[in-house]
Amino acid sequence: MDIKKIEHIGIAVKNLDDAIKFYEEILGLKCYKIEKVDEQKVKTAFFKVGDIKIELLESTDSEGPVGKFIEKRGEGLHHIAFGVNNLKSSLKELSYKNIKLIDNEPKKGTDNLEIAFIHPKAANGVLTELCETKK
Ligand code: CMX
Repeated sequence: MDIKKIEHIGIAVKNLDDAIKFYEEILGLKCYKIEKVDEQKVKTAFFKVGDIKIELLESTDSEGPVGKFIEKRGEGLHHIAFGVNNLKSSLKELSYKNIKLIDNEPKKGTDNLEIAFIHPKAANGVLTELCETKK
């Protein structure tokens, strides 16, 4: 597999407005985009720290992945996302190696990305996202 960079770090939050306030007023970062992704049942806010993005995730549905995560574990680090050049072939390679995937095919993500997740149980307890910028 050909990982190019850490694309973003996802943080699950209970309240997006409150979390944005902390990131802007206390950490001094600037939110450059707010986006709702119905497929993932989240509303997100993005910040840039150097080349890496921070994605704050508020659940829009208590039965969605972030809603369930917060219910079980509370707010906190939710996933790490690696940028790859060819998402489809990366997923094929992982399937061939019997790595447990959540998504066998790329899905629509936030911020113009195609995304797919590796199950946390197959990645040392860390929900791991692979992503590629849509062409
Ligand atoms: N990081 C680490 N472990 C996690 C986790 C996370 N984010 N979310 C769940 N888990 C753990 C659970 O705690 C559980 O562990 P235990 O069995 O030890 O209790 C295990 O994974 C399985 O959890 P589950 O409750 O059986 O399954 P869920 O229904 O909660 O689903 C998961 C877990 C990861 C499969 C689901 O959250 C998923 O499909 N995630 C991918 C999609 C996603 O997260 N989208 C939001 C972000 C979108 C974006 O960035 O654009």
